[in-house]
Amino acid sequence: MREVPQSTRSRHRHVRAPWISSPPRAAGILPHPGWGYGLLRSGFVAVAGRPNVGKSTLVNALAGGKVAIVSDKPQTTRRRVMGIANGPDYQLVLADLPGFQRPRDPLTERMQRTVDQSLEEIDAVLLVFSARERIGAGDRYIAERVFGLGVPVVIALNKVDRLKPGHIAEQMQNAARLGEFHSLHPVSALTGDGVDELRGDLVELLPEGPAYYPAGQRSDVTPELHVAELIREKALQLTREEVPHAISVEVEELGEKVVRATIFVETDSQKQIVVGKGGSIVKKIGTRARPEIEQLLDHPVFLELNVKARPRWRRDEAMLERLGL
Ligand SMILES: Nc1nc2c(ncn2[C@@H]2O[C@H](COP(=O)(O)OP(=O)(O)OP(=O)(O)O)[C@@H](O)[C@H]2O)c(=O)[nH]1
Ligand SMILES: [Mg+2]
Repeated sequence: MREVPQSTRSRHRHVRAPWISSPPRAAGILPHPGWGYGLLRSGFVAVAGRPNVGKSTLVNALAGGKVAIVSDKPQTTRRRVMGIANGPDYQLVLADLPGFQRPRDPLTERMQRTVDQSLEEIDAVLLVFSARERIGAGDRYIAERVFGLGVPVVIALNKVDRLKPGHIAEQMQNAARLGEFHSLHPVSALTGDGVDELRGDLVELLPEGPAYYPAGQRSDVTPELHVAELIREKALQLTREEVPHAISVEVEELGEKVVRATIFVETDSQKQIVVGKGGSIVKKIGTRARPEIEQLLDHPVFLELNVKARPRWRRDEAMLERLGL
């Protein structure tokens, strides 16, 4: 028997019916034909937390492969990415989300709206904290939101690698004070420590249901978006300060031989930085991105990257729409 209050269980039975559309389910494909009901546990878990605590790294570790890009810059994740962990008797769909933030412009407004919408009609929340930082006001604000949702909350205290046991214990106590959690897992998404136990725990919270994605599919991202994200990841690695936040990538051609993409920034000086002396930076971005793109597409490609300044694109609703944000 799952440790879920009766009221929550009945709510779940209600939203589980596949013909009732809800944000996460509507974004997925219809239940896979051929899969009967009651054969497996399946459902949706939203991954919430402050920017940079390691949500995407953890989703990748739980899904068993890279579905979301990762960087040391906050606000790396801009759109929701489903990471799917498939097992013989479960399908755990993790919604990797942007970090909670106070919106500052139309881009960050859209990001926070994605977070808010993704907290509807889910089976559980995975609330992620970083053991390396003080668990403070920002975490408390997020905790208030997620503990009020009426679904089980599993806490992952991430980044425990190379931390002293005493410090980890103290941070576990700090995290535990934030609300009535289902379970609390100290983990390292980087080394994989504690990840199997966490996955097992999340699966136990899932109801019996259909497969929402074909077995073997690990994310809901289209190849175009995936390629754009991989390029953006490399651009984030090679830039700093305000530049990473001003970068966006659009793939224009995804051919058998050629992949063509544009890296947008907001100003000419940012463009100069991303291009680099004699094109050195954009070249590096390409060199780093190409092997991963080839692995994804399963064939060699010629990668053509252009850098363009598009003033104030973060405030341009039409542009944001075009970028799928
Ligand atoms: N030491 C350590 N670093 C980690 C761990 N998990 C993630 N990181 C690092 O933390 C940084 C942020 O990781 P992300 O996964 O991009 O964090 P996020 O929460 O998705 O960030 P946003 O998308 O910006 O909200 C990266 O530099 C990761 O390599 C961990 O378990 N241990
Ligand atoms: Mg992220």
